[in-house]
Amino acid sequence: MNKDVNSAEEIDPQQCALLSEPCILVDENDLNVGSASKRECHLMRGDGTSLLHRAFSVFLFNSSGELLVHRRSDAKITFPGHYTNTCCSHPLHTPEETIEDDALGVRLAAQRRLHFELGIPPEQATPDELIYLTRIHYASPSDGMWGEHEMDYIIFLQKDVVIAPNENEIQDTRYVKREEFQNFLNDLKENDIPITPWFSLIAQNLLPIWWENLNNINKFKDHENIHHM
Ligand code: DMA
Ligand code: MN
Repeated sequence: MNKDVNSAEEIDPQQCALLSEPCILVDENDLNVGSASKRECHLMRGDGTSLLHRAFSVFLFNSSGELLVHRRSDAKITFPGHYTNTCCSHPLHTPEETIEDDALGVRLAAQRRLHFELGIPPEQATPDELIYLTRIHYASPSDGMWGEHEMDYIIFLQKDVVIAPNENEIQDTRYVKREEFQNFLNDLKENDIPITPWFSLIAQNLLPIWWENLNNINKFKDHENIHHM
């Protein structure tokens, strides 16, 4: 499922370079407790756990309420070729992206990655427009060398944007209608195309109610509680 970083020819050099990005280590209450590289954060330890770090998941909808999803490139080290939500990544351990007031650091990171992964011009997805809903704490260990263990900030945006996907990150994009979402997931399953564990978790639990209430999404803002899943 994930790649073995020791088999050198398999690892994409651009993705490999990104493994040295500094991520933000947090505790179960999302308190910033330090910094560790992307590589360190995603390596499974002998006890079957990995380091808890801060992340975000963007769900972008167009004005018709269709969700933009994408298929990860085959170059990704974790979950290559998996379908997933609009954009996922990590705020970095920098002075800007660790700002916690109104989750500004995470919203800046989301703007940065929407540009990097999907080519969305930064002025089309500004921190002011990005709605931080809530946080999900989940772990997705693996029996291989890589896993996820994240404090995932959920970010919504409904807007028609221009996209120009980065091929090193993304191999396919599509907009999915709410009424067709279940069929979309069933089709992937029938064709043996996997989806990422966090997208699967969110799609089964929280996404349906949020999507139904897209016009009134602010009522689901919860900056107090963390959903431990
Ligand atoms: C990490 O996503 C974030 C979540 C919510 C799983 P990713 O593996 O796509 O990170 P990056 O794009 O930085 O490689
Ligand atoms: Mn992660």
